[in-house]
Amino acid sequence: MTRPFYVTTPIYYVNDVPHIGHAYTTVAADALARWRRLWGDDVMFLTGTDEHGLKIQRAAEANGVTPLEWADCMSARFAETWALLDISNDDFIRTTEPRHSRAVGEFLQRVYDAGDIELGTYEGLYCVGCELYYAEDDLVGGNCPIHGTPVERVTEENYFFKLSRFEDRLLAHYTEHPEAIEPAGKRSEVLGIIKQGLRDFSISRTSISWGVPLPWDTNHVAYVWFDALVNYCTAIGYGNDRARFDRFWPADYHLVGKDILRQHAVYWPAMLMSAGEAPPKHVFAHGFLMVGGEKMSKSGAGQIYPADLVSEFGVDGFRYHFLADQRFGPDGDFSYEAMVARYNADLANNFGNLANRVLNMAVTYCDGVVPDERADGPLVDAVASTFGAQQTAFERLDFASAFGAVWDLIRAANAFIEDSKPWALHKSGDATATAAVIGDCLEALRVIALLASPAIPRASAELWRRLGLSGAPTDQRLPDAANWGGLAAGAKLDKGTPLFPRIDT
Ligand code: ME8
Repeated sequence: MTRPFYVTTPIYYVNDVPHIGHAYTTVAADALARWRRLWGDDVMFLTGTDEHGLKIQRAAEANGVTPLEWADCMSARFAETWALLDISNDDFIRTTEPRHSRAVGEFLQRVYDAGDIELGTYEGLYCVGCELYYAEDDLVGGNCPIHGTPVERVTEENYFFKLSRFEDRLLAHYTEHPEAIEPAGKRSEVLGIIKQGLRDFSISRTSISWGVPLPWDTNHVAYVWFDALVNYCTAIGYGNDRARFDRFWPADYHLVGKDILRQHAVYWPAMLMSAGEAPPKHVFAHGFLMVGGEKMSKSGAGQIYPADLVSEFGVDGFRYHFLADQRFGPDGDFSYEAMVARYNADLANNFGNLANRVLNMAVTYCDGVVPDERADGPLVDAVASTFGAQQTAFERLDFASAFGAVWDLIRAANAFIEDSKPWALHKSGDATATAAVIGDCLEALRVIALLASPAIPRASAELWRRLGLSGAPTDQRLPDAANWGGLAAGAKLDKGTPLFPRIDT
């Protein structure tokens, strides 16, 4: 029976169009999903949109449309962007779907029946941008610490989730499962928050109507975060298909930005514990992508849109940059110049030239077919160590190192050509030695196409075809497919045009 593997991105707010910050998380989740599929896992990769709450209601009002009309239009922008970027999500959830309201109702009822929801009055300082209450000391100059905009004083009768009851259980959980929050620095941060003491939080609103009504008191709608987090359960059949839910839950990975770590590593596991479900296996919080030293603002200034970069770098060029050139964990700075430089060095030069060179030599010296001969030279070990290093890096969600390992193999193959000089071997009349060197390089290219495919699916599939292989890298199964010797002799090669044309600025 194949192993289930469940990975999620945050569901994005539809008050804004998708920018490269959203794409950063989504491309990373996609690479992980593609990698696990290569291992034969039964992957469930979920993304979607978060469509309730005051922020969305106001965005719709400001644009003179109903909240649902607004959400329909913006949610489609996210779906289109992910299609443009070859994101291979298995489902796309919208919190306005009936399946989601049902699941949220069911989840709320469970928590209510467990006695962890109580009525109370709340007065607090609310940031609509974050859809969060802040304590006086959290504010910066009286403003929201994230948005820098004024907060609003709000008083309402609310239902509260008794988060304070879960301190010990959360600490016990994270002591037993230190791997549940990554990277390690983020785990300490969360432990610090829990040890400081947790306050109950309000989970309903009467002041707005744009949300899921509470099953036992329909004057209230669920607080948008309570509603949103449950999406991870809805999509795998919560409250509808228990067998499917049990197959995929607990989630293997929730990938999130560090801005929403508290909700995922404190609120969410406590909500799940109350509802009688297990907490997620891993929450991985990555840093912010900055532009010119600042986080891209929500208002539009400084935002960069995926389609603009795709038109210049192509889909693979875009994906490669955010996986290999930005580290997944710390904050990173986006720079157009750095993106061009790395594209030219890694994709146009290293990857593109290797493919070009090897295929051209094979056409000239081996009649355009995969030769029988192999030198079984240094690339045999290089392939094995690349595969090992990539595996280790993927375990840590260190995508830069995972693909860095593939580029080490590319450099090793280029060096092997320089050292063994097949053109000189050919000139000296040693056809067997020439074919053996080219055979090794073709074999290395096959493994490169396979292992680079989670990052650059299009170029990998095209290289696969040019190598005379049938199907696509996505049909292959690791670990066997990474073994040396998978390329059949006699297959017809196609040298093609450059896979990554250079970009001149
Ligand atoms: O928070 N750098 O939605 P959101 C890196 N709906 N990642 C970034 C980024 C940046 N500059 N900007 C955005 C929400 N992101 C809630 C989530 S989940 C149940 C509900 C990414 O539209 C990053 O993953 O504000 C961040 O956590 C997410 O977008 C926030 O998206």
